[in-house]
Amino acid sequence: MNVNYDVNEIIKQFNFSGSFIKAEPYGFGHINSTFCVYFKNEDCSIHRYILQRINTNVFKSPEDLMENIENVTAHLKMKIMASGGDPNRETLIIVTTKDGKSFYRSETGDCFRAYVFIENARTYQLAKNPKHLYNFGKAVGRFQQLLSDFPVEKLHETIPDFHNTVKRYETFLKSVEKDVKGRAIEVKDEIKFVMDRADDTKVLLNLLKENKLPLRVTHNDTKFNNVMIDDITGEGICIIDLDTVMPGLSLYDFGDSIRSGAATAEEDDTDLLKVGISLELFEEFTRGFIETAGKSLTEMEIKLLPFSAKLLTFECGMRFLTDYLDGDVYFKIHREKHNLERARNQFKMVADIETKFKQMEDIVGKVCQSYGL
Ligand code: ADP
Ligand code: GN1
Ligand code: MG
Repeated sequence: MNVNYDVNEIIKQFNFSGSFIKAEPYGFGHINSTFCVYFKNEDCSIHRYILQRINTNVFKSPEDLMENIENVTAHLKMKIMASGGDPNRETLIIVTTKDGKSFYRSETGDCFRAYVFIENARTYQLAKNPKHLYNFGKAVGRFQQLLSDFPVEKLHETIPDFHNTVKRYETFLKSVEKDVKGRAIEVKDEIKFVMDRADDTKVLLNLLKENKLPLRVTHNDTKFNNVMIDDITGEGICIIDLDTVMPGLSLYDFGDSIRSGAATAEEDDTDLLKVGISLELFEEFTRGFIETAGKSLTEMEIKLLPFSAKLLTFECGMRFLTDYLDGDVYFKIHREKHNLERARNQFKMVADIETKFKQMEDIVGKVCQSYGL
């Protein structure tokens, strides 16, 4: 664990049961710092928790963030129980602090929260088989269904304008202009790639303004490694990483799922020949998603599913490139130029989506027809 804080002291603040054994860095998230914490029971068996240091550079108000998560998980728990599911595995369970709070703020100002570890399930960086994508699609559609009656006025906007692609584009242009690290010269082609697609950034927001797309409660970060896949059944049992649950478009969740789940290579693979969209995985996800959410989608939403995959991949690439220009201040990086490599990868995927766009539209049509939509 990071040297700024003492893990033993932090662990003492939570209502963990058993005796502490060890804490190890865990997972591949780009934002928070995640640790797996091991505890021993009296009978010597071991159980685990997830401990996270909340990135307060990204989430400015941990109070609001955790209030959202408390409310969202309580709602999910109620709905899961009503449908005969297992709330202990199908949604996150917050472990409170000794003084009954949902997070702990240390003397150094670092904020931590803890969850019960969901056992016998795991996350993947890339799908291992097409069924993963079908199950992922079902899980994302179900998540939206479960939250469709969540009282939206209770939600704080944890990151304002998170998927506002017009604002993201303006921010990108400012970063190009400021060029604080003198990197713009090196990424001229990538800058042009973004500028050539500036019009795409307006499409969904204009339709939203014209009331042609409904605002819903959405996850907004449906990366494939934010779904826990059951080790035995292969089902997407739990959508995790609830930090960005906010009002949004259903298309944001569909698009980001395709970006991350239907990709033929990991998001930072530098072998661009390998990077693209798998139409087979796209179809599988679409099938699962339509199966669980299809009936509540509007015609306009369905029509825009392929476009959302392109837009969300583009948005992510643009964010990586912006961060590279800004000097890598937002996403965690593990090597020099990591953000640039990620941006190039995402743009290759955008280009691949563009060439396969008609096939993607045909797949959506075929899947919808098979569900009578
Ligand atoms: P980040 O916001 O940094 O992406 P996540 O909340 O997604 O952090 O957690 C990072 C990783 O930790 C996940 O991809 C998953 O593998 C693991 N993880 C998170 N919460 C749990 C949990 N409750 N049970 C088991 N594993 C978890
Ligand atoms: C971040 O936290 P993580 O790793 O699940 C980011 C997403 C990006 C994603 C790209 C709060 O997700 O928006 O799409 O990286 N989360 C935040 O991999 O910015
Ligand atoms: Mg995550």
